Amino acid sequence: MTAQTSPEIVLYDLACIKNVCFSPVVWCTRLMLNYKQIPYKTVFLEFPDIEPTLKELNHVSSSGLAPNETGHKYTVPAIHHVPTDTHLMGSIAIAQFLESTYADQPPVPLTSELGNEIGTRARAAIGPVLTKSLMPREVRILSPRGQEYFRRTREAAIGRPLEELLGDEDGDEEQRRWDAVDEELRALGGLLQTRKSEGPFVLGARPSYTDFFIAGSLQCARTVDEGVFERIVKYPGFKDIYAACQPYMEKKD
Ligand SMILES: N[C@@H](CCC(=O)N[C@@H](CS)C(=O)NCC(=O)O)C(=O)O
Repeated sequence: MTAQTSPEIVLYDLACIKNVCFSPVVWCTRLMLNYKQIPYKTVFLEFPDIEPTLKELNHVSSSGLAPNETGHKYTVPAIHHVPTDTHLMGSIAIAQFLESTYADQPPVPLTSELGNEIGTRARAAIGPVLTKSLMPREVRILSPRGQEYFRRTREAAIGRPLEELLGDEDGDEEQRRWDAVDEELRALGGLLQTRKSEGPFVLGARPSYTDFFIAGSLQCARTVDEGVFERIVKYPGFKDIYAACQPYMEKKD
């Protein structure tokens, strides 16, 4: 019988009908927890339950969560660090906390010149195209309550039905969006391979937060729709990072 380690962290994650993590930002947190082997348990929340559940932590604990100043007031990932009774929300704040609290376990560089360039370019060019391909498909893996919330809030934000993102009267709008980022995806794949001779990760032999950002985004795409995942990993560079992070993606729930 294996010894049970009691969880030091409660991870608030986004629920889907596959009962695994699929949010790219929660995957960033989960990859850090898995890589550092920090014992944690997951609480999956449906979209409409995120705000009431996280808000309630303000009442049950002295170290509750202040709402986000922009965007949705309460978001996942959020964590409760049990030993210090610390609550945190936001993938970057959580990464900084985990890195300083578990610095030797093993360390994860959070920033680097190369990583920052990859992150900035990926968010600017690929992010919007990926989001538009995922949103109309993501709704299909939510529970009925999650679907209702997601459709209402996202259609209000984009001003059109989700399904319209997949195509229009002139043909394949989605394909045209991907064609427009073809060169940038190739260039990003090249950047991912800058230090290939030293190891499989962006900075060489060991993973950094940029690897977790890339692998988490790809795992999100794959969980939502294999076809969207394939649109990215066909470019050299992406699949190697994804494969190298696999050992830290085994715990998905
Ligand atoms: N900048 C935040 C973004 C977090 C975020 O937007 N999370 C989404 C799920 S992927 C969420 O919780 N949305 C709440 C809602 O839509 O009500 C982070 O990095 O943690």
